[in-house]
Amino acid sequence: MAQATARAHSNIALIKYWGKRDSSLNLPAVGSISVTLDALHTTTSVHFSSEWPTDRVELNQAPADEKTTQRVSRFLDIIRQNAHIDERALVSSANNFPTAAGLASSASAFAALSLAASTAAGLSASPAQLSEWARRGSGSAARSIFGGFVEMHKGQRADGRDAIAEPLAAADFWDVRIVIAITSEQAKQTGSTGGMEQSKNSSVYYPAWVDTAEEDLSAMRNALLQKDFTRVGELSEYSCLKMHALALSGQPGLLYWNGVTMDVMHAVRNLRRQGIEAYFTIDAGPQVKVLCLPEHQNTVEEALQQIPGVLRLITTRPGTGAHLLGEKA
Ligand code: 2P0
Repeated sequence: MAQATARAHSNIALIKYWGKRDSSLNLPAVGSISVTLDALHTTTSVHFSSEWPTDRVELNQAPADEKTTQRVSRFLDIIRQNAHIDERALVSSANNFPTAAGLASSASAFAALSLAASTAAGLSASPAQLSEWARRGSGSAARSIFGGFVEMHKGQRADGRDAIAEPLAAADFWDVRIVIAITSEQAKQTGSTGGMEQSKNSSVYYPAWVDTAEEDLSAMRNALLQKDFTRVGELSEYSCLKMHALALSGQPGLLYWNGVTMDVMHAVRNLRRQGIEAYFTIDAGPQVKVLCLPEHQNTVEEALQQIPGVLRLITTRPGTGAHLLGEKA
């Protein structure tokens, strides 16, 4: 196979990944649990050919910058090594959501790239193998290989073979909704990779974060499988605030929120005081993702829409794993 097109959806972590046990293989210091998001996806085509002298990358129909091209090229080297080929590739990737909106695009991007590139290179990889490759591109991408509710394992091995994700429950296991409040369209100042290193190197909270991760994962796994919405929501907020407390406690402290982020967090807690079960989670950026049940979706959307500074909302449900859209010899 020389050409393949794949699609993968983004995800949000309910129990957060923050910190690496090995930077070169991108091995996480803690496991994580996520839900794959139906509404946000990346579609990527990879075409290997011996006629091209270098890899080329197009993002949303425009040539990618040098840094992105190098990151993709390094990723393709892993696939080429496994497939015993050395053709260069043309990679065309497009998100169905604005990249600048600060929504995790590396998760869907590297999951789609893993599947498209390995298929185009003639490999027929298992989901576990795809997850391992996707992790090399971006830690959260290992989870986006799978749909529904997903657990990423930190693994024990030095070679990272066990630092992979696995599905906990399929997308149709539980109809929950995630209402995403966009509070800024500006690119963030400190990316996740740099932020994690800063926390690891300078926060006195970091050892406690690593030591207590397994308890949080086990509690979330149980709550999810029992469809205990209150517990899932409480644990999600807890893990989010715990991760941000860690980021805030570095030197210098990392402040990913803006004022509107805080306003949304308060609004979510106000909704709970009125008996509407809604819980927030926030990644390394200012957008707020609010978890609720389908019967409360409209109420949550109306409450968030009214907050000055909320630019727009994207509502989604659990989505499917990475899949092929086409392939050609
Ligand atoms: C997560 N984040 O679990 C956490 C919570 C952001 C906050 O994984 O360095 O792009 O490429 O492995 O996966 C975002 O970081 O980081 C992320 P790298 P990634 O979703």
